[in-house]
Amino acid sequence: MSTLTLHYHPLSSYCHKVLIALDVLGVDAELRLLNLGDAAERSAYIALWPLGKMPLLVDQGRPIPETSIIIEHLQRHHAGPGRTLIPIDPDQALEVRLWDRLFDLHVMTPMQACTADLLRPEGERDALGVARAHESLLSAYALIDQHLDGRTWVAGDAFSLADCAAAPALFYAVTYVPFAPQHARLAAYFDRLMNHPPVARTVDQARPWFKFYPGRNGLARRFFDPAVL
Ligand SMILES: N[C@@H](CCC(=O)N[C@@H](CS)C(=O)NCC(=O)O)C(=O)O
Repeated sequence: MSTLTLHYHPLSSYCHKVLIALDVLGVDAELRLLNLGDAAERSAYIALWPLGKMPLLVDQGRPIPETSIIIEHLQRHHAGPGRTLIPIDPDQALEVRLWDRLFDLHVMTPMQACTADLLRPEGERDALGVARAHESLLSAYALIDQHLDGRTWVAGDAFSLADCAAAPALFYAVTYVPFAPQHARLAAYFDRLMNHPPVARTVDQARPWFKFYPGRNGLARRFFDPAVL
């Protein structure tokens, strides 16, 4: 039995980041589905991790929060032989960590702002905040598209921690701000990510849940469970 438990939700973008990493690193964890909408479950979870954000890894009773730290922990203590998401070379590792940060802060964050807005009651929507989030996404797309020139993965030659962050961030971001014709490299990178087996398997586990995603109107039909179309 695995010593690892991951508190997660199948729709959560940050949980996808860690599910992809578990798959790439060949690590087994018990997946514990978290329903933060349930008051009792939420207070039990807050007792475990007071910020209440998911996912949370628990390793032999020790809670490990924050996806980038979770993935570093998995790499250091649990990765299967020859499996890696962070290069050994310190400069290459720094490049991977930089792009992990850029995706979390400049794609995930504005994408989450768009989702949060859709969860508000009609009269409390923040049109200006959403317009700013869209602008932030467009700036990030332009930066990433330019950076991808001549690259397969976003940092270094191999699929890395940065690509684990990129896949779910872009997956949900395009439902709010689709790629434009000038983002051809980014669009091709997105397709590479979606076709990469660990990412495809992570998207697969979420298919039955996408009907509950607030931004589902922007989600390509190919991602829905054929049984619910
Ligand atoms: N910096 C955190 C962000 C985690 C995060 O924002 N998780 C979202 C789900 S994708 C969450 O817990 N949302 C629930 C809430 O805010 O109540 C990480 O990398 O783990």
